[in-house]
Amino acid sequence: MTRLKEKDINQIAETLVVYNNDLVRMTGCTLKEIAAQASGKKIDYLDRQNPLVAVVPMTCGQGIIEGFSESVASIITYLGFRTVITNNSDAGGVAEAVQEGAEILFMADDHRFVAINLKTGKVSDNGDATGKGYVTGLKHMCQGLEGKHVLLLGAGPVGNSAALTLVRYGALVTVFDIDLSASQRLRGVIEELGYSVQVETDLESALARHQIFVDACPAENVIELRYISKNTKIAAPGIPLGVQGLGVEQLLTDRLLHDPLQIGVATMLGEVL
Ligand code: 2YJ
Repeated sequence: MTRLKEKDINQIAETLVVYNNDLVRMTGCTLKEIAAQASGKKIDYLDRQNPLVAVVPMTCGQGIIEGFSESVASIITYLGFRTVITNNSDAGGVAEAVQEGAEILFMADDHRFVAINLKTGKVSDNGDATGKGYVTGLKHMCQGLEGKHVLLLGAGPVGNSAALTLVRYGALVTVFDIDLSASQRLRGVIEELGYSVQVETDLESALARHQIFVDACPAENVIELRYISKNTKIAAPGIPLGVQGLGVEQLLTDRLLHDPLQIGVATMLGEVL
């Protein structure tokens, strides 16, 4: 996850209903259904849970991102859970959350964004949850991924999680990363789990051969317009959007899954419930 800017997230809270409707149109699933499936839970299991969730602002490193805690809290509240943002930040915020009876904490510094269930000890990492959530959404957008060729761009934490989720859904995965050793490491991890992925070193050729993409790299304009056809489907976690050009979001209406926080946060919650 690239460090978010205030402008990336300042609309999240007031657009969640529209966001969810768009998601249903694209995938047939609500945000909560995607979070449940991606975390291997039934939706009614999620519906039966009633934990207090605390979001703790963290000042370390580059400090607070204006609106970050509020956006995270708004997503969790939208999913139907009791949510507070602690008045204190950092260690004081963790103490406050525990004293207020919170069972689940959400907090992010410059390196990790985690959800922690204080009762069970379960920890969910944003990168991992984002990979699972986006691929689950993509699976629905494509009416299943079994036997379908998918190009994964980026072999970082989101890419690794996306790769494993893709192969578990039966996709035939090719991975490209500008750092070949990262792709090779990803392939090693996947092979150890009994699956396989192809490593690609020629980005243009890989883009030209595929119609389904998971863009899990932080670069802009990786997927140029000439690689987009009427059958293209893209799951693009993270900011900035890696698809080229103004108006591309209109061109790819209902075929581009892209948001700054929603799917990742919702899946993190599903994972720790
Ligand atoms: O509490 C706050 O407002 C800030 N400390 C939030 C910081 C958010 N962190 C990031 O955007 C990091 N790039 C997170 C990296 C997570 C890797 N999956």
